[in-house]
Amino acid sequence: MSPENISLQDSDALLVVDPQNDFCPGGALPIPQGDQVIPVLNTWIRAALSRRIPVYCSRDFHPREHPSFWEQGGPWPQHCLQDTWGAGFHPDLEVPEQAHLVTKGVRFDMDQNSVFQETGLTSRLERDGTKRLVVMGLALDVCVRASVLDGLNSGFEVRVILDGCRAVTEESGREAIREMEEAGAICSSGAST
Ligand code: VGL
Ligand code: ZN
Repeated sequence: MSPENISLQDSDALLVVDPQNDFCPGGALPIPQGDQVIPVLNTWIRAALSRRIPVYCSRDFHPREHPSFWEQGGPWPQHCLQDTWGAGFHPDLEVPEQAHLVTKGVRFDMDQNSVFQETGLTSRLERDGTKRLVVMGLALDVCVRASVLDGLNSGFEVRVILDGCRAVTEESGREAIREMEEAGAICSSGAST
């Protein structure tokens, strides 16, 4: 994808969801082809920086014995343990110095799939004058989905860049796209709108 195809507006914010080692092949909760999104994310990050659009990168960051883990009766294998390699951003991701990091999944008593859940991100975005979120990352059917639905509920327009997303399963990925579109998100492969 060439930079000319990237369409961003002044009141956009770029939201890059959980591009972490544990969600890529070789990690603890590998999402099929999860690593293939990294070059796409880098292209959008570069475009946002050149347009002075704020970049938010989120990370899943769990304490040991987090309630989302199998051992605790949750739906997932242990992943993204705080301060481990698996919780780190993929080594090829170009996280800019100016990026705002959003850390979630830190609560001992509940999971936070959405980047908006108990993070205060809504008020931070409102302070920037953000009107539209351009969202991509991992996983499409889990944290991207939850974040997009919350973002729409908070009154933001949302555009999802599907080239920059991969799902845990194809079927729930399709279902997530359907739900996000029904809620008002624009999902497109990647080129300009
Ligand atoms: C995620 C499963 C468990 C995600 C986080 O970031 O999509 N998926 N925790
Ligand atoms: Zn998690």
